[in-house]
Amino acid sequence: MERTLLMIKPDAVEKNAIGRIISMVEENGFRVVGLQSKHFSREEAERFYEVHRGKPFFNSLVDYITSGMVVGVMLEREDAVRKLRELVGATDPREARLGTIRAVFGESIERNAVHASDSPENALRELSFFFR
Ligand code: FUP
Repeated sequence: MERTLLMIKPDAVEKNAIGRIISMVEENGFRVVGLQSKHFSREEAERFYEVHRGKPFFNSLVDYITSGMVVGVMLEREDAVRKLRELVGATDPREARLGTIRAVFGESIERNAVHASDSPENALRELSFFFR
């Protein structure tokens, strides 16, 4: 069984959507096997998003992700990485398919409610920010 990370971002936490987002993943065949809230330091946020270092949106992204609490959700199901990316939807909520988490809860390309790992290798790396 494959595992992946769903991270609920500060905009979704602020609008009290944690429960509704977790319901959506549970209703779509995922099992929650770990749950951990945290507040990223700047250094951790820069490491979490290190593939984007140097891009024009990097500093703003780090400001945003360190602006409040986030929730790490460790999820398990068959083909978890790919299935979760489908359920999360496109990076820009305006382009996200109807019914996806970002279409429902995202506000903008930056404040897009959630993050989902994009490969099994990145899932392991990103899970380690929340779970030992
Ligand atoms: P995704 O895999 O859909 O989370 O998207 P990316 O890895 O391409 O981007 C990671 C995060 O960077 C996005 F969730 C939001 C932010 N971002 C911007 O703020 N502006 C952009 O133009 C692209 C990404």
